[in-house]
Amino acid sequence: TETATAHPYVHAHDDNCIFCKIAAGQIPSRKVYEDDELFAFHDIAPWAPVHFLIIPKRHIPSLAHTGPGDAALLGRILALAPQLAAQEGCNPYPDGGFRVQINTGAEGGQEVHHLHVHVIGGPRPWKKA
Ligand code: DGP
Repeated sequence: TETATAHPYVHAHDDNCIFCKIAAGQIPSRKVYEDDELFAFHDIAPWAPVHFLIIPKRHIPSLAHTGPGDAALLGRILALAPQLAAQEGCNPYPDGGFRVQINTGAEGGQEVHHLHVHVIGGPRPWKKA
């Protein structure tokens, strides 16, 4: 079962959040994976041959809004990354591989304020090396 986070303003669903709508199927996306608490889908503007996002279905605005109570959820996201990277065609380690990136806040380059983990891979060069 899920542990409560430290932040009371982290709502289950934000009606104005594009990623909440994608996770709920209210906005179409190219789905990569779904379970009861996670959703993964292809990035609309890929930087590399493989580029998808893993998100919690629950609205968490950013990584800065997580704490020790979210360790299991964050761990599940990270543990899913290599499995989905292989599924989506990333070549195996060590010659292949992939990048995992979490932009957090304006200075971190975050544009969509629903926690998302970029998984990026495939043959180089990439647009954003
Ligand atoms: P970030 O800068 O980390 O907040 O990246 C947000 C990413 O989300 C960006 O790479 C583009 C992607 N994105 C934004 N809107 C949509 C959308 O409506 N659908 C999909 N599939 N991706 C989106």
